[in-house]
Amino acid sequence: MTKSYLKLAAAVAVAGASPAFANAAAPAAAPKPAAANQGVTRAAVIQGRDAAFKKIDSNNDGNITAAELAAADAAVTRARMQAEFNKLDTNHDGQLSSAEFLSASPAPSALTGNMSKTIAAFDKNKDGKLTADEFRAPQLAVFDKLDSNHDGTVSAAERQAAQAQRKQ
Ligand SMILES: [Ca+2]
Ligand SMILES: [Ca+2]
Ligand SMILES: [Ca+2]
Repeated sequence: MTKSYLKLAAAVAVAGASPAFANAAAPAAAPKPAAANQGVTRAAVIQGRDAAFKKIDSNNDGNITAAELAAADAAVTRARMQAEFNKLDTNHDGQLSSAEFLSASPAPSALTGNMSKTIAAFDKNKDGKLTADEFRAPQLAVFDKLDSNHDGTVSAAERQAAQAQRKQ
């Protein structure tokens, strides 16, 4: 029992290199089923990124540091693990407490080194921090690639075309 919990914990921890960063979500690249038939506008992508940016930029100075990203990541990972634990702990036998399970999730300080790498990948001016622009850039690059007729909206058809291409 204990073993499988820990295995799961490790898997959850390792799965996303940076859940907070990825979670900020490319609506164009990973559409929610409900929006599957609607187009996604460039403005919506920017709006989504900016909202995510604000959440991660905990001191509101307009820059995301590795420490801020690590803290956001740890929070996302903990929330995910809590959800997994709640799902699994159906018999409430107290074999492994929620606290013990969660303690397997990485502490922000342990993540900061990795986050520096994540940030470096998008840090255009190499100051070790991400501005809202730098944070948006990777998602917008995906968006612009998908928006093949450049009308500022990734339509369902454009998305399907991209998916079909990926399968080939
Ligand atoms: Ca900040
Ligand atoms: Ca920067
Ligand atoms: Ca388009």
